[in-house]
Amino acid sequence: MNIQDIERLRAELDALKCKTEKEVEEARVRFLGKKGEITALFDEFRTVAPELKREFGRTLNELKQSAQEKITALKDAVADAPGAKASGLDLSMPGDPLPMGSRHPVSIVREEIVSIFRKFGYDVAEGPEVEDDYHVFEALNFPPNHPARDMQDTFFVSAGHPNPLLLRTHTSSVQVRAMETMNLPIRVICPGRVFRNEAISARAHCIFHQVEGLYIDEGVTFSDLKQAILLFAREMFGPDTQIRMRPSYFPFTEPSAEVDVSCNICHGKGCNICKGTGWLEILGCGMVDPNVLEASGIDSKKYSGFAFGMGIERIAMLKWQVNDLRHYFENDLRFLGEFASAPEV
Ligand code: 2NL
Repeated sequence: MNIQDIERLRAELDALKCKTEKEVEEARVRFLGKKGEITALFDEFRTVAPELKREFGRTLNELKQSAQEKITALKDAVADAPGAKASGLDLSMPGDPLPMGSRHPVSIVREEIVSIFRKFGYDVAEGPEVEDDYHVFEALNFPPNHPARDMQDTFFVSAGHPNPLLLRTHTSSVQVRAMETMNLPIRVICPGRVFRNEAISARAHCIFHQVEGLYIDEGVTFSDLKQAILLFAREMFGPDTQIRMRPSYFPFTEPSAEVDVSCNICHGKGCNICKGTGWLEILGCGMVDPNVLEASGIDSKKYSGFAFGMGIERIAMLKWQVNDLRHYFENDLRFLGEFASAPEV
């Protein structure tokens, strides 16, 4: 070992240039690594004559310190260099877009119906899906042996009880609770999920959604019902929509009617959606049976009212020409994505 070795290394260090982190690391290993050149000089230092040790030691320590400083300076320089980011993490890059979800067609239609009736001054009420026989059937004037009370049509949660628990077959039970608790006059709209023990097919399902409505006050007549339904139909299906009523039967209303709207696809000419008739059935309705008012403690001599009910899936099928009810419950993203651009309501 001699002073020239040290000088040569110093000159190399001074001239050292690196462009990348990799080159800096290679230089560090070459000079300062376990088998590096400076490290080797420290090993040789043992053999230096005692009278020279002092001077050699100082020069060697200075060399090592300046090598460490140079490597640190080079590391900082390549990290700051333009283009260095390309090989690393760039926090200014835009993120990966998240796939956008969309609202379910049943939710879109439910909110549309509810917002129309809210404009008419109706309150929204909700109630339990697991109900008792009294609120689903008894209070609504269903005779004891009515087929709807049969196991074939209704899912029972507890049987063999005078007032068994069951899954509600319509949201009328919510309106019964409204009649029991709300002050008159009552204007209420009840959206919700209902259950029927049906074989599943393109046209029937064991779960579906309804919106029912109820209006009770002094002097409410069938012409009020007709006008309310006409205004609703025009808000929902367009200002040129016509309605027609056909006599029908429900245990809880008398008289009762089925309501059709003019087909807004063929405008009455007849198409395969309206099956050539020019009309589409959208809801059932009627004047609340006095027995139903009395069962919930409302004086049927003083008060009268109307009620109506509609299936949400059915209206959504008409709106978007969906031909199979099962699509609504399968959550296939190819189907759900079809409603992504439906307007907010
Ligand atoms: C339909 C027909 C209807 C009602 C529901 C009702 C509720 C009370 C009293 C009287 Cl608390 N009526 N609801 C009335 C007539 C028809 O639904 O086709 N629904 C899908």
